[in-house]
Amino acid sequence: MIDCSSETVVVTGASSGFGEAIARRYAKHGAKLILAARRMDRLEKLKGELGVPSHLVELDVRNRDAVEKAFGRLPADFANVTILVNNAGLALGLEPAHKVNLDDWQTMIDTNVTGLVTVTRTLLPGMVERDKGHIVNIGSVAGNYPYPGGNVYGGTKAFVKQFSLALRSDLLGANVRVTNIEPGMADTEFSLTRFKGNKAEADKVYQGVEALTADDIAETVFWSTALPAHVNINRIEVMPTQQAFAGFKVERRS
Ligand code: NDP
Ligand code: 8X3
Repeated sequence: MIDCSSETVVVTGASSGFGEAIARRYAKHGAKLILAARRMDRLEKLKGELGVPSHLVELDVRNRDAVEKAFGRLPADFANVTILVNNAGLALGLEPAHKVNLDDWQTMIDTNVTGLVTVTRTLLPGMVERDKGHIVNIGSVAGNYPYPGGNVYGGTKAFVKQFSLALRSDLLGANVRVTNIEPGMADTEFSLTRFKGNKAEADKVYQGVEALTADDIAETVFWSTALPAHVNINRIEVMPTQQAFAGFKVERRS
């Protein structure tokens, strides 16, 4: 059994899906946890089930002041963060670019891009100072391959991939690892959020498919951080066996 009792792990978006499963995975190995999300009731319930020291943060990652307050002044027992999992994120809508709600685009950029870089910038100096750390970003296959309606969501995840690689460049010599995990279709609350609470639409996404589970992604995240400190996994793209790529589409007018 890998011992994580010397790790302090921050998980953003720990109130459901990947984040919750990641918290449970590290808890099993004795890590201290800092769990952030907007839905505190979910975090409180999770904390009660984990059995490891857990510090909860009610946080909207889009709010820079709140991020800096929460992570800039952590309780002494939780101050030496060793692993940051930047997981909080969302897709909203699947309409073509000319029909989308501009507010949805803004929310995705504010959360998936601005929120992620703000949390990173707040916690990174401590890792560099202590000469120890690992940032795991949750990207997506949507950042690697376009699909209809993926527009800004895919754009934000392409940013996350490039930002992760750029961090590697900046952090050479700092003993801080950076990994971008790029999942395909996974059965979480992701689609319920994308379709704004329409459960029938969300369920259709996973119908007849053995999608990835949150535990699959938690396992991938955990594996990447459990490798020896001299090993940096840059990127992992992971998809369900029942999901693959479509060919190019051609519009034929005659
Ligand atoms: P869920 O909807 O189950 O979880 C999303 C989490 O993000 C929730 O805990 C939510 O917490 C949190 N979150 C959303 N907005 C904010 C915010 N403004 N501030 C703080 N927390 C926020 O979906 P997943 O677990 O699937 O998604 C997790 C990550 O994985 C996302 O970045 C998503 O883009 C990515 N991903 C998902 C895939 C999938 O198919 N499921 C595939 C590839 C990537 P709360 O609402 O309580 O704040
Ligand atoms: C979520 C996976 O394919 O729905 O990032 O964009 S996908």
